Amino acid sequence: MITISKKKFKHAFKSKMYSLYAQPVEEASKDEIFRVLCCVIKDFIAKEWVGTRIDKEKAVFYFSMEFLIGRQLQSNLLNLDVEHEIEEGLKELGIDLNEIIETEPDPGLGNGGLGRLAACFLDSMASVGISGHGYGIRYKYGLFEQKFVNGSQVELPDNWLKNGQYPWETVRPNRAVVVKFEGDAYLKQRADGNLDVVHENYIPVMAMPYDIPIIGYENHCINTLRLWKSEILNRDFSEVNKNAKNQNGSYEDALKYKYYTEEISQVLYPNDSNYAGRLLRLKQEYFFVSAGLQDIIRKCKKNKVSMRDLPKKVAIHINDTHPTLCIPELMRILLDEEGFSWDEAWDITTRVMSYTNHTILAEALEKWPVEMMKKLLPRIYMIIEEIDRRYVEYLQSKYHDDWGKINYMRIINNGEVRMAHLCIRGSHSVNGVAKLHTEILKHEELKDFYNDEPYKFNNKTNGIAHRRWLMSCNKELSDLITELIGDGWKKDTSKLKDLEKYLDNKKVLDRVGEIKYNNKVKLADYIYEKQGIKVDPNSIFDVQIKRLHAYKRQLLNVLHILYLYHEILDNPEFEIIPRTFIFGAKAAPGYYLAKCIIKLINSVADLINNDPRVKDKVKVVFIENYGVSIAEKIIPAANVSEQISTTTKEASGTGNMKLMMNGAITMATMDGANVEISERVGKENMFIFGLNAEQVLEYNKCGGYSSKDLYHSDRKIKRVVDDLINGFIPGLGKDGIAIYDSLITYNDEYFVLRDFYSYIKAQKSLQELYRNQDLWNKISLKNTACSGFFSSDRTIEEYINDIWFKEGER
Ligand code: NBG
Repeated sequence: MITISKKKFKHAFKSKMYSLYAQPVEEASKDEIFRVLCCVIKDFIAKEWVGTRIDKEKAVFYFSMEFLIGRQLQSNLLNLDVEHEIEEGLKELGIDLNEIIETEPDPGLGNGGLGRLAACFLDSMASVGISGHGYGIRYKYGLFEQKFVNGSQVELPDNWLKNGQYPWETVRPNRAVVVKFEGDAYLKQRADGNLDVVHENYIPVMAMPYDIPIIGYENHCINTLRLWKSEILNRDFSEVNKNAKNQNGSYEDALKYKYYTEEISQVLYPNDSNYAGRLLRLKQEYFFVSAGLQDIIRKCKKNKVSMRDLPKKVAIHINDTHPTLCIPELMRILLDEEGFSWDEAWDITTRVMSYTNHTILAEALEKWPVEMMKKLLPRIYMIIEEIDRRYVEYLQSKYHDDWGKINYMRIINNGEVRMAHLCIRGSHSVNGVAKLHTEILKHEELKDFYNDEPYKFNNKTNGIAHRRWLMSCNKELSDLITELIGDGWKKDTSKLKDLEKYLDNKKVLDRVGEIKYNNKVKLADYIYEKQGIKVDPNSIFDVQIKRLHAYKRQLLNVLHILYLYHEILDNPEFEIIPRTFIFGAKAAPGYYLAKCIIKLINSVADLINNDPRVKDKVKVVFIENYGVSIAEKIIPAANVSEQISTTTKEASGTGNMKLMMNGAITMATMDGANVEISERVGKENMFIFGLNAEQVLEYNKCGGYSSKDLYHSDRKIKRVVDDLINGFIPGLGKDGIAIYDSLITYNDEYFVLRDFYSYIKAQKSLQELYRNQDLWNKISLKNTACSGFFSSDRTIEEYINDIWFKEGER
């Protein structure tokens, strides 16, 4: 372990303050203190952070367009086990560590679950001690900052680097590589009859690596997240310059070139589970894939790993289809630069690559127009064409010219390259992210592929880094757990089960209740400070935090709130335990319906929070600019976790796991990983409602149910739906009409009204349970006790054993 004594730390801190800012500690701003602290920690770990280990052991490279890593200071201190010394040292210098933690910017380099999962995986790979690294893009602007103006979402740029360089990163100019776009690619016959590949007149873009250390928990393992920034080629890569198109003909050309290159890593696409289809996005995808692969090959060469041994030494993981081009890019390197035959190169490539699918939503499936790809990536397109040609040949021999099937499965069809098909064909493993999701992939979405190559398919249920999502964000609960069962659970979360011994211990249950209350007080203070709304920590904190998406059904939640409101107005004696409904969600800027729903929630909040007849029995709070840091404040304070997606649509969910671990009780449809939560905690310890997967799949086959009939036949449903359009909710206007149309005119694709009563009923039983605080606390503790399975350490062990290390020694 790295040891830092308080004395050594203080000394290092003071001298770093001078070398960076030429001033004594007393004169430093919080931001300066934060930066100095980061540098001191980086100095301490410098020797351990030696770079990628590829020679002795196999290394994993996790390619992802998104890494939502969150703030790093607190988790680094925790993982290095130096929090106490540093906190005390700073205190002696008159500095409050907590304040410094809060000044750290939160890099929003991801949209939602997919990006956050990648970050949890990095934490777990380091903590279980493998050489596992991330490759991504260093976006200048992360996910937009969300503001509400008159209740509507407005997006502001997220300029997370505005205070200068990100203090955790180290730029490594000597590891820069060149990525080639456009130009002409063709085969040329050599004198000996063999073919040479020529790629000329391309536009070279320099990929500059910025490394962030990923520190394992109390071990010596420090891995790397390498994020690439695009720049003009400003150095002499003579080999590259030879065939490149000259960019510097005129001043105007030079400016155009600068714009072309820098644009690539400028901004994260703000779409969650949605395919953008834009040229810039395709450039981003190839940019980081090519840079990463060149980097891996260079590391292998340095370590004298023969290309034939690649599958023994390297595993490459494709996180959703965004990095699919890893497959043709490795083929390109092996064919064009290393001189392998097609069959050899294909064998190596497929043994190295593995792919995770994260959604069954049709709108998320990436399909790139052939013309676009051909122009942008001429050589890569040639390789994809050949992969497709051989695949068709194989399918033809197997399915005897069943062209319906062949066209359905092949990679290029109708003028488009289908990325998921390429991933499945080019990988040795295809996995879903929860049991139900994987079953749907195997038997519905990807059934032809599963029937064809069943051995490739497997499930890896998602997980979360319990160090961040329990140990750091909920210290009080974490300390109680350690006091009760010792600290073995920190390295092996299956031990959380030992908490079950205390399920009937009244003293322990009271403490569980107290800790939740304290966390609620902290959140209430935060809400008051940020949004000026007073909420009562004695009310039930009912939380739905996730991206805004029709299938996630924030709408169902609001309709229930409107229902309660009517009940209160109808009957002032209506029995209700005070509830605070808390939302946090960003909508993609171009997702109209999602933005209407934001407006609806804010308008309903305004209406109800300010109606004296409600007597504060219901409060609605929509927390602005939801992201990782805010989640860390909300999750420990939640009593209820809303996981109410249309069954079959949420691949897994990971917020559900975080909330469960922190003792929230789940209100859920049997969707995604909710199914596995119920298997562990028991259905009786959560609230389950709604259509099940078979019913939804059945309805989908016959065009759904009739929402109009339901609406016309049920007074209470009609009442809340009419609220959307009859002026009952001030300020709502046309946003209400769009939502109404989605429910009635367009037949309620997500079964909101179909599940409405079942939801109301479940909400009633929830309220009944809350009346019995002992029982509630018991179930809360039971949830924590059963959450160990959902640590991402377990998930990562499964990836290691079943996917990444199958080819070689660990
Ligand atoms: C999301 C799913 C979630 C899942 C995360 C992580 C995409 C494309 N998918 O249900 O919607 O938890 O991936 O696997 O963002």
